[in-house]
Amino acid sequence: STRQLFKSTLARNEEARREDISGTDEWTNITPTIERLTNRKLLSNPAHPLTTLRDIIFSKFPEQEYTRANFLNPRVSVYENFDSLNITPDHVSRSKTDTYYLNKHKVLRTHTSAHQVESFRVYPTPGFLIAADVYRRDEIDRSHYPAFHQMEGGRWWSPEGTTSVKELVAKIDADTAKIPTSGIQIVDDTLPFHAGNPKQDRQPPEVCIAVTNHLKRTLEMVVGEIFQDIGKGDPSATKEPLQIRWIDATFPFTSPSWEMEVYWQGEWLELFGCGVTQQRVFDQAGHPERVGWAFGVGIERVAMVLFGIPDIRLFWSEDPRFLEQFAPGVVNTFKQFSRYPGTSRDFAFWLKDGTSPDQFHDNDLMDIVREVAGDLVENVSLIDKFTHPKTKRNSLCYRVLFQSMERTLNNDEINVLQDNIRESLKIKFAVELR
Ligand code: FA5
Ligand code: MG
Repeated sequence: STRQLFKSTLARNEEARREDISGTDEWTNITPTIERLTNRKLLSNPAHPLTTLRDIIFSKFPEQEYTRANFLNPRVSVYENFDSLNITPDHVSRSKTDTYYLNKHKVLRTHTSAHQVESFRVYPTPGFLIAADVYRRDEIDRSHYPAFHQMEGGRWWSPEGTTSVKELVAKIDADTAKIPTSGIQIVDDTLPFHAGNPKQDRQPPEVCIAVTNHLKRTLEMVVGEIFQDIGKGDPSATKEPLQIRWIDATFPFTSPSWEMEVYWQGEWLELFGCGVTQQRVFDQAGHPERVGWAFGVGIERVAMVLFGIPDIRLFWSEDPRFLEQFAPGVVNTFKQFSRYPGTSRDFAFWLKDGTSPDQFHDNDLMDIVREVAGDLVENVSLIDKFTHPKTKRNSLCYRVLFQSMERTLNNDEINVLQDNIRESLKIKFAVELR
């Protein structure tokens, strides 16, 4: 029964809290570079563009309705990041190649959703907003970095005080009616729910629809206000109404689920992932009777567009030529300071006998390169891969582009980086360099 399920999940929750989560083990893959990033706390600088954008988004939600949470510890349990959200043990995002593990029980959160259950459990308000740094082992390029920021929002209703589904729906609809209308152009070809994006068994269809309406109207209002406000100060901005579109999506912790995209400067920009919260999540939170929604959004991608910041690594820059361009609460266009020339080096090597190329993951090299060269790496790409016809040994070749945003790198300096990367490759992966 629901009661029993609720009891056993609570027990599991407690167990996860008590687990010994200190120390390292065979799962540990966090690197010193990433460790350092966890201490940067960019959102504590009031002039940082990410902080400005966070505050703009926060300001669109009524304060008495949504509790704000900042500076939550990025070290969370595997339970919080995955299990509590219905993310199954075999899901790819849990693998060591994608996630930074402190040890078997603890990870650096890969998304702010790691705090959903706790937020639905403890806050006195029916809504919450979270802004935080998140970490993923990912490629390195202009729009991907192993650390970035997300915002999460959630909103719930309890059937308490209502005597029928109709009354619960009326309560939700009354809240939806209070949301200011957006005045933007919305393309929504999605259905409230369908076989490919189903409603949950435990929810009557009217409730699913009411929650969906509140969710969509809320996010439309937020996007409309943010992008229209920002367009106002810019005389070159187009006077066309802002366009957004809704698309079906899938997340293990919401159903049905959607993504919202906005048309901005000639491109569709993915903004929110969102959906009707899985009842299982409310079970974990100890409130199985509630219904509600959740959304998540990557802050950098939006900030890059709004502030005209061309490279995601700039957000982490300590260069005054970056930081001094911004003031608290002001959205202004970033002025690029001069770009310095880059240099690329190739790394070709034979994998250990009996190792297939799939056992060496791109992210393994990314972490080595990042450890040695930090933000001097602009890009890493696999350029060649082959199997020797006779020996059957596998060879890989990667090209690394070094570039500083602050100065011209000299050859001696790059040679040292190159040697250190080669050395590290030999030690960590027993490869034979070519
Ligand atoms: C999530 O992380 C879900 N937790 C969102 C969610 C929350 C859905 C609540 C439903 C309910 P996703 O993996 O798509 O979803 O990431 C969300 C956003 O993070 C993306 O749209 C993108 O803007 C940003 N993002 C992902 N990877 C990177 C990266 N390496 N660098 C910068 N931004 C990234
Ligand atoms: Mg996505």
